[in-house]
Amino acid sequence: MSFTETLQGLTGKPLADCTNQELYLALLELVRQKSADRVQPVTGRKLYYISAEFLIGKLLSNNLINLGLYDEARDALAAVGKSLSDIEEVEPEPSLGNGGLGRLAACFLDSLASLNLPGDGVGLRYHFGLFHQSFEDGVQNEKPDPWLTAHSWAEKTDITYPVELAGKEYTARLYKLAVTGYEGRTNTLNLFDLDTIDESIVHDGIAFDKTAIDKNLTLFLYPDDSDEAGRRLRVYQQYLMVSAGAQLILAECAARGCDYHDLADYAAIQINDTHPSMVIPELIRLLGEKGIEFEEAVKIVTKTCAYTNHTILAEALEKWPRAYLDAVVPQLMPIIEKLDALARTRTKDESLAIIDKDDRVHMAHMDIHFTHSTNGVAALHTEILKNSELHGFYELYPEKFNNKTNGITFRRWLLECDPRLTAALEQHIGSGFRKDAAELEKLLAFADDEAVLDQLTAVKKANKEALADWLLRTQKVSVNTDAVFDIQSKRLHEYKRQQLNLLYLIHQYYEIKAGHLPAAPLVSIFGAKAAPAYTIAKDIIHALLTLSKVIAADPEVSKWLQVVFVENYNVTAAEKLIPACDLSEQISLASKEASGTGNMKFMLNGALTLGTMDGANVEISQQVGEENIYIFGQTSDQVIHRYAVGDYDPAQWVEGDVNIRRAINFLTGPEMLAAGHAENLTRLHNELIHKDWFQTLPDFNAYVVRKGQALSDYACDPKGWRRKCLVNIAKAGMFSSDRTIAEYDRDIWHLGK
Ligand code: TH1
Repeated sequence: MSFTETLQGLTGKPLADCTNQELYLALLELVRQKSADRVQPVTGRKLYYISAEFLIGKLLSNNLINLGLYDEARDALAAVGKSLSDIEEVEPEPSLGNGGLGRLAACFLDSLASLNLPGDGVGLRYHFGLFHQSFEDGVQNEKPDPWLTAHSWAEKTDITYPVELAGKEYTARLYKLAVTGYEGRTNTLNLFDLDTIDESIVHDGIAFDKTAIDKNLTLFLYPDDSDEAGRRLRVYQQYLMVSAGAQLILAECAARGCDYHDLADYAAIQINDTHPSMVIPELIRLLGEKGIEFEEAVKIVTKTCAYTNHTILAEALEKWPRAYLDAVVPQLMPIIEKLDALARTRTKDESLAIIDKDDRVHMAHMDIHFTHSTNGVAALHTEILKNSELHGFYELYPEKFNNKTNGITFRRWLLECDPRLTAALEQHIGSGFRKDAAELEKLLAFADDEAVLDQLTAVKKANKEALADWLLRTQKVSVNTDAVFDIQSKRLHEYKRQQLNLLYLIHQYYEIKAGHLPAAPLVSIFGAKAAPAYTIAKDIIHALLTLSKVIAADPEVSKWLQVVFVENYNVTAAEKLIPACDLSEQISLASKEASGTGNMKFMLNGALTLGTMDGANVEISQQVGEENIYIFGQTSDQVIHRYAVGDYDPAQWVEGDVNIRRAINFLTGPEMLAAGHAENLTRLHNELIHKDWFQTLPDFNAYVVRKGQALSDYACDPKGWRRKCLVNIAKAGMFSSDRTIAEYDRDIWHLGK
């Protein structure tokens, strides 16, 4: 049967007569059937990747590619005048993650299935993903972001588990979402939910009644935790996930013949940051119910579980007040107390305890004591964990610490999002890189080949045109595709320093006004959501939106400079932005970005990085060589030292540097106040002058110089620029999540054995 006939069999009528919705549903069903054919029996150890976030993004194209059906589907639709990209627009994006941590989990699932490794995800079936962002009057507005339609990828099962929360029993229901690898096997993303959730209690944007757990528990990914009820809800969510997850793991292992004493021969559990940490005491509790003594259960769990740390930011390292846990999970507290006592027999160092003197429970500490592996997510980050943040733990358990530099799946972040580049690459280096990312290095042979460089430039130009069309259609802005496309897209956070980029843009505004024209026109594109309760982050968005207006209204400046803030940045938007980027902004304060993964996506798509020596930027720089990347700013050692000395005073930098002073004062100058809100702009101004906790000002001048160099290279040395782009693509292979997963498997999981 031809592809068209198969699809027609599912729609029940000629394809030409189908709506996009009908075609979408037929393709979804087809993918479902084909994925089911690739389910394989599990032998030996199987991975359970537990994570509060799986930022999977739209799945149709990804699944078609992985099943080898993409070209056929595209052609069959084209034959009746339809396009796959129109059909894709019907699919809602499941935004079940905040950013990098959730997207990493999704990339890992793709790589596990593609490498034919048995590895499932365990998480929650949030009814609304991360909020939908819009800008109203220059301010971020949050609305619920529904993704669960009548037909969804996640299928309801009959499997349920009882979960006790605050002394009351709830029923967790399992939903299964098929994860099909590229020419690989089909694994499962297991998502838990309650049947009693009531979406109608959401009102006024994303506010809802936080008391009725049975109605609200899985409504949202990370409900606003700025108040006590919100934080409690997060503990409820975490326990629902780990308790149902632990029961699932034990049931599956028992079904395969495990007698629980040898759990570690059947299961490897990866704890994705501290959100799932309660799986440790929960497993010990459940093993206790099966008759296994505490000491033995601790050994089993330690052998089975491993922990990944994704950040050194203090506010993200979860410490729950004991009172919360007493209230929500009283059944776990006696176990956590015993774990704390046991940990105290191993070290006298109070700072390594699980329960501190203020009665707070340190989730990361429990993870490190009672799992067999703690890993960081980039070389620099792991070194910082070992040498400073977790130094005491490293001294106690040196053998547990290891690095696993993050990666991204090239199926989504090259084959799917950049078909033009993929085709160009195939023409010159064959298609081996589809399976083995290291083969991208073959491209180096063409580093001085004018025809190939021309072709890469043409691909980039076409991608910029496509982005321009999309921006016009969805955001109603038009951009000059001859300009440098400079993109900073990631969560809005002060440590990522969108405010540094903001100050640069203001600086350029003044320079252009003074007749000091840049080497090339610049389109500066932002995409970022700010946590609803993160005031300064929202002020930074406001300042950028206001600056965008001020510049657009100034014909002198707008010839050279344009600021575009894309609404509702998500995976779908990222897939449009990344292939069109010339310059990738990775400008976090050194030591603060554990890895970053956007940096890898931009590099793979032929953008050059403007960045600090932070996270995986360090490894990108090692891969491409310093002549193929624009590095600036303080090193992590300098930053850590400045924090240790504690004498950083932004006011001195403002006083001592006219350019810094001029840029900061512009925030509350007449142009900005006329176009924006005094309250937001003044608050940001004060924050920068009096706190600047992420040391924007000391890096300002170096940033201006380096960015100027990049623009001048782009304009004045196009040949050199294009060669650098080629080297970046060629050297991206090490950032494939296939490499990352192979390392986790080799060092930590030993799957299928
Ligand atoms: C991110 C890190 O900030 C980023 O550097 C890294 O590349 C990514 O994880 C994947 O490893 C994190 N996201 C979160 C989200 C929450 C808490 C901690 C982190 S760390 C909610």
